Amino acid sequence: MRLRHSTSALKNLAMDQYPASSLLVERQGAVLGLKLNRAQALNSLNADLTAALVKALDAAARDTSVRCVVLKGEGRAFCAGQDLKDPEVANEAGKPKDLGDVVERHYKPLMLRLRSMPVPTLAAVGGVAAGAGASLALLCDVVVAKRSAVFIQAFSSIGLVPDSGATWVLPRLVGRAQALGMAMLGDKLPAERAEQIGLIWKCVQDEAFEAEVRALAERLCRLPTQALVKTRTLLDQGLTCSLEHALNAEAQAQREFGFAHDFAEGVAAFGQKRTAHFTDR
Ligand code: T3D
Repeated sequence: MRLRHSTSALKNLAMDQYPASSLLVERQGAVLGLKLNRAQALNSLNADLTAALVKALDAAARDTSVRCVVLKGEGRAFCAGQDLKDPEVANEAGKPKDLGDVVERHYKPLMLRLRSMPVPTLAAVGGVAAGAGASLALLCDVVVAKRSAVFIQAFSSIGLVPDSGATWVLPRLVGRAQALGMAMLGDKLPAERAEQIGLIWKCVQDEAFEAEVRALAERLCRLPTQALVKTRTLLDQGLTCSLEHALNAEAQAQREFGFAHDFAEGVAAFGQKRTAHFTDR
């Protein structure tokens, strides 16, 4: 992992924490950008890269000056999923590898870490997002994609089932019919269609993509971080709990946030007809 745009706010992200250069860490104000940097292999994931991602997300979670994490890819892809040429998974000389072990050691910690970040996460999908690469994007809170980008559930074409959280997130986002169609057929799903069916938040013209990502990330930074993160948790829980449980959880959250600085600031800003300055983290 390599650091770019080093600033004083990056002091918690010391260089020696990051052994590999397959991940670029970029800092712009309160936005932390994590750029997959294996363009020659379409940013496919190997053990080094997944470990670097977990480490960078851990560091960002601890750094209270970070208010939004953006995941993106170098070059023409977001991420092509597992590196199928990596010796850890490649079936060499008729000796199959234990892929369950790979999923448990690399993908499970990464996806759990991502989904439990204490700040909003934004996936900037500038090209193909396939297999675990699609899961990496879809487990972010907000997904914005270039119009030319595609999403592929690339598992069935290599004899596998969707993984890295895809079986959990796909039906939640698009329902069983679309999830099964995508997962079984493994077609390229254009970003525009992905937006139409609710797989992603937004598809934008290629020329407008960078500016849109920057604007969205900065906007997320200005919003009340703790309330956003709790919103993620409540919505995820709401899919499987009773109405009564959801109402109780909402009441508990409002009880907590009602005493917090951000609520006082939000109401004061409303009364004074000014923009709120949220700082809780
Ligand atoms: O542990 C486990 O294995 C279980 C966990 C699995 C999780 C998964 O993610 S399984 C799914 C793995 N991903 C895939 O099956 C996708 C494979 N890639 C593709 O189908 C295509 O490359 C794309 C549709 C993504 C893009 O096609 P295209 O035509 O734009 O590019 P390309 O020519 O196929 O690829 C460009 C280069 O990237 C090429 O290398 P080369 O020939 O120039 O040296 C290609 O081999 C490399 N590349 C693309 N995807 C991967 C990859 N190298 C390694 N692993 C990849 N996944």
